[in-house]
Amino acid sequence: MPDPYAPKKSDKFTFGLWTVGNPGRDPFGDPVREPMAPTYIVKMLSQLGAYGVNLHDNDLVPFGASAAERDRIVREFKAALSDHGMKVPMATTNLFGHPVFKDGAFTANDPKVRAFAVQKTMRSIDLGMELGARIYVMWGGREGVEADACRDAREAIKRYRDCVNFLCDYVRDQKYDVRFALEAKPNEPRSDLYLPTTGHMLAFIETLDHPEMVGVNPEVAHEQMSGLNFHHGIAQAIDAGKLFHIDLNDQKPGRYDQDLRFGSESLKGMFFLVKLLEESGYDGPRHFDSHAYRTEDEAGVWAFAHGSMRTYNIFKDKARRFAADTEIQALLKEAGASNGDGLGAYSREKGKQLKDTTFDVDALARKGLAYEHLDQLVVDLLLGAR
Ligand code: DIG
Ligand code: MN
Ligand code: MN
Repeated sequence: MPDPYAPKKSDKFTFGLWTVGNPGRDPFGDPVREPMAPTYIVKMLSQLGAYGVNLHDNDLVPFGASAAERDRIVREFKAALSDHGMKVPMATTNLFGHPVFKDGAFTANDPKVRAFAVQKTMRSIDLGMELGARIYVMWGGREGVEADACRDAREAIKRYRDCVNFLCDYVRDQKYDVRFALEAKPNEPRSDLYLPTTGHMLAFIETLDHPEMVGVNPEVAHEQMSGLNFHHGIAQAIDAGKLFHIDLNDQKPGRYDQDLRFGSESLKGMFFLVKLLEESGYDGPRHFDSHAYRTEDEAGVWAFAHGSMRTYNIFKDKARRFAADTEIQALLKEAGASNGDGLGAYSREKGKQLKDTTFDVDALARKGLAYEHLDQLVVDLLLGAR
């Protein structure tokens, strides 16, 4: 019997090369797995049903590689993509690994470091374009501080904006069909990161010269590190027309950035996220920015990858069942879930009418909303009990 949840290319699942290629190093231990060649990752993920891969520049082209070496590596990678029918929807820059970025990249105090970071990003955008990437993610992994005395936080925001504006103008000048997606994180590896949540990013985007070119790439773990309800932030990004990409994974509350397998921890939260993504018509990649437990061998890595995609499809099916469940839908109707009757635009007459209205607030306050029953039906649905 075919698996109804088996991942297929039309699901648009993607993984960063750095995810399944994660060798299992952590701050307290050495790698536990052998490195994987990008061309091998492309083959294996394609066999699992993935749509594509994403990459930082240095996931593919080593830092400091010669132009000839770079061209050979890209040529071989493009051949593997073609052989295995895989896409590269998103690219990004590693502006956090090399020691030169120890004080940040776009926000570093040394203007030469900031200039080098922009140069590296320009070259990485060129690479992304060459591979077919049309979304360019920027995650400011080192854009932060330990010692706040080192710079005025307003200066940091200004530097970040100057670099993003410069890169938007580079893309416009090159006539690249590229949009940027900013990824927030509250801390780690720096003690505090600037622009720590998707909400901060949405506000920052409006201060740019070309805000229409820039959206967000929210990550589940990063928003949950701040104790936020992830899918509420996604709803706001969708409302603003700014959900250009998404990093799916999972996270236990109150821990460091765990980048766990999607759906391995927050079952209800990830159900409502998938329900929102699917019902909103989001048509971008379902990208996993996560990695297998350090306990795993290579077989475990592929179980991680397959599980990530299959769980998404299980939630997608649960969302369909939720929408088709007559008892749930009747409760939602009773509760006025989609009751959009707002006040409408103000008029003097409407304002006067409202001020003259008498409300029976005690009757309104007494109304039971049956959310316990509704939520129990969701739990029953997710546990397979209905
Ligand atoms: C970490 O969450 C960041 C980096 O892995 C990368 O820059 C970005 C791409 O999704 N996410
Ligand atoms: Mn993360
Ligand atoms: Mn991420």
